[in-house]
Amino acid sequence: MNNLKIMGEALPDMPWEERPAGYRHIMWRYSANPIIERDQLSTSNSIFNSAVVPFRKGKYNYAGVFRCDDTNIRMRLHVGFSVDGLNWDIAEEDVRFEGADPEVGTWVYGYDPRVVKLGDKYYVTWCNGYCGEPTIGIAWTTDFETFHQLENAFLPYNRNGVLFPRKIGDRYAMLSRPSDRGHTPFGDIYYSESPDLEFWGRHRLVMRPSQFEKSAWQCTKVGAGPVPIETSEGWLLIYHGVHQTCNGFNYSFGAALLDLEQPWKVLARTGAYLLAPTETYECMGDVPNVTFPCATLHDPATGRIAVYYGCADTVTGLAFGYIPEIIEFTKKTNIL
Ligand code: BMA
Repeated sequence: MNNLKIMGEALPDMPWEERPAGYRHIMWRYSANPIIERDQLSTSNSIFNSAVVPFRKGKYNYAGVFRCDDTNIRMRLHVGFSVDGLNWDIAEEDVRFEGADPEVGTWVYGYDPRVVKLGDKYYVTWCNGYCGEPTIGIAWTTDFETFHQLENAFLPYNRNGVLFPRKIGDRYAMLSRPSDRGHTPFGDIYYSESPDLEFWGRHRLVMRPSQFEKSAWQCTKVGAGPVPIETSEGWLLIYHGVHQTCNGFNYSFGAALLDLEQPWKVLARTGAYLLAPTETYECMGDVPNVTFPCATLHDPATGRIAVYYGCADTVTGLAFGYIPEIIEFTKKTNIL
């Protein structure tokens, strides 16, 4: 794909390790995984399903919002900073959001954050407890110190709200996965638009689970993962897919290409997974057999991508790949 164009900020020093010699898969794991252990904070039971972005501040080059469940097993969000994207200084105190109508701003719980740079602000979306039910919270920051909370995007029940990194047709755009109050035995990805990040509508279906016979790892539910990456071949969306085994849900991830101006139109979608739980730290933990991607860093010039993913709802791992190879693989194993 000689003419492939990848959008985004240059990140020549992003975390990176070459594919191990002879390794045949499209994505490979960082050799020192997991990069964040479960008990890195004095109060943490687990740190996983977390989001990072390039952000310069003092000695730091990256910032992130981390899902830290504490030892009461309360789901909390904490800010972290990193020099190299691998070693993270995560605040002991959890994030306090400011400015929302107390009706939605009263903290209940928060988990599975995503972070996107849109204009000169960084927006956090997360699964936000509203009256005890899951929906999508939104807040913005410019310094990763003060976070200004907006209205929840949707009615409960919803999870996996992921903003696009630019407006599409003059409107903000978000993917989400309507759900239920529990461990949701279904999951489709929807697209919604907003003129102001407060009122959301024009909802469109993007993707349903696959047919079992075609691609079983994603036949129970699918949900958007990291912020989509704009390329000349379409938006590259890494998404999680779930199937049910006799031991419960199993979470793997794959990729899809979405139309640039009408992202609810899927151009191609991987039949084979990019990464599935196979390592001990992905298969053993609070929830076994989960690889759950929430963020990427990428460098447009080299095509390198690093995927941050939660492992077994316990620790955080990193996997690497090349965007041109992932796009080629998506087309080659396309199930549409
Ligand atoms: C989903 C979310 C994720 C979690 C996954 C596997 O419904 O709760 O936070 O990683 O289940 O337990």
